[in-house]
Amino acid sequence: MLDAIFYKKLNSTQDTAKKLASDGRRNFAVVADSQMKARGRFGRKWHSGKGGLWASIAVAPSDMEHVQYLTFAAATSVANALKKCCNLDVKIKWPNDVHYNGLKICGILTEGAFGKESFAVVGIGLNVNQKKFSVDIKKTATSIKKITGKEHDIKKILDSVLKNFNRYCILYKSRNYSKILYDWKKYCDTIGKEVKAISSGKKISERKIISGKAVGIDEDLNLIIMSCNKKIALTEGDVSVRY
Ligand code: BTX
Repeated sequence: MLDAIFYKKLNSTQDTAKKLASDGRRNFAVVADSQMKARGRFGRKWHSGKGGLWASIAVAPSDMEHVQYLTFAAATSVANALKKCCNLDVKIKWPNDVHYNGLKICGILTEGAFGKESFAVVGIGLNVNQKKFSVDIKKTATSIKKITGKEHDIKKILDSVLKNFNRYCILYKSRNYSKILYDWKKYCDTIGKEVKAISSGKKISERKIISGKAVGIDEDLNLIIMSCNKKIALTEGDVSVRY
C-alpha cells in the first residue's frame, strides 16, 4: 500500500517527494493542502491553492522505459475514483488531462529520476472544492464542486485514488502494460475525434501543425493521427479536440 504524508503548504509536492525518494524512501505519496510553486508539464504553472487534491506519488518502477504508463494509470485512477466517490463521469484527453465537458479538472505530471536507484514521481492535481479560478484558467478549468454544487471530502477521494493507483503499480511491476492501456481507453475520448496538435521539434521552425483524426494509441503511448492519408505518431504535447 502507499503511505500518505501530509503537509499544510509546500512549494511543490513533486520536489518534496523527490527529496524523500532520493533519501531512499519509496511507495509513498506527499500530499499538501496548498502549493506555492506547483508545476505542470514543460514547466508550466499549476494553480494549487486550498481546496484541491495535490499529491505526488513516488514509486520504484521495475522498468523506467515504460514510466509513461504511470501517467495513464494515474489518470485512470482519478477517473475511477471520481465515479465511485462523487458519481461523476469524467473523460481523459490524451495524454494526461482529465476533463469534464472539455474543462480541465485534473492534470498529471510524471517525472523520472534516473541513476543507480531510479524512481518515478507521479504528480496529481485535482480540482475538488474550488469555487473560483484565476483569470488565465477560468474558461478552461473546473472543479468537482463547480459541477456538483457541493463540497467533497478530499481525503476520501485521495484514498480511492491511491488504492486504484496501487493496483496499477502491481500490474506495472508484472509488466502487464496492456491492462493499464485497456482501462485507460475506457475513459479516453480522444480516439475517433478530429484533433489539432503541434509536432515536437527543438526549433520552433521545425514544428508543424498536424490536423486529422485520432485513430489510436501505439505501444509507446503515442497518439496516432491520420492526416492527409498518412499516419503520424504524436509523441508529446497538447492536442485540441473538436467535441
Ligand atoms: P499541463 O502542462 O498539462 O497543464 C498546465 C496548464 O493547465 C497550465 O498552463 C494552465 O493553462 C492550466 N492550469 C493550471 N492550473 C490549473 C488548474 N488548477 N486546473 C486546471 N487547469 C490548470 C498538468 O500539466 C500537470 C499538473 C500536475 C500538477 C500536480 S499538483 C501535485 C504535483 N505537484 C506539482 O508541482 N505538480 C503536480
